[in-house]
Amino acid sequence: MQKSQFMAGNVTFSMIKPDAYADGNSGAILQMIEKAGFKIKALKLTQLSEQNAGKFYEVHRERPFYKDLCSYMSSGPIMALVLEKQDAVAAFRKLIGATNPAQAEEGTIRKIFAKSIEANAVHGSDSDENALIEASFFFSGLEMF
Ligand code: IDP
Ligand code: MG
Repeated sequence: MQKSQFMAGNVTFSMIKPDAYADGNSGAILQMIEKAGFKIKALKLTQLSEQNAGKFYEVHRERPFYKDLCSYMSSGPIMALVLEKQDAVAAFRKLIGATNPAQAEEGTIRKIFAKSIEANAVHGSDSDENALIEASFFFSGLEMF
């Protein structure tokens, strides 16, 4: 697979999580993402099995919230997104705000839409390397990047 743009830091991976999708907030969230200058390069409406949620969040398997997180993330449809912008990973983490919405800055996606530290509306990759791994979890044919 060709990794040039992922490695150059222009691409991140996101999910609109089950709470935000179920509440009908996907459109408003996509609009905030586009208004912030991200280009949607891939988008899929899908649902994780509990087992696949477990694989996606493997890095957290020793954390006390892991089982709940896998159950929540497989509880309903999600939207998987590949997003492009300069310095995408950091720019997107800024747009979504802190993991805990109580600590998220005003105007961030999580501040506006998250219900709790767990049901926090959106996912954003934390590194270029993980952006590629996470995007590959949902999409094949990433040669386009
Ligand atoms: P991030 O999504 O901001 O990168 P991570 O620490 O990677 O945060 O955690 C992954 C996800 O696990 C969070 O987005 C949230 O849904 C859930 N989570 C994180 N910390 C807690 C917690 O303390 N209690 C319950 N769920 C949590
Ligand atoms: Mg994370």
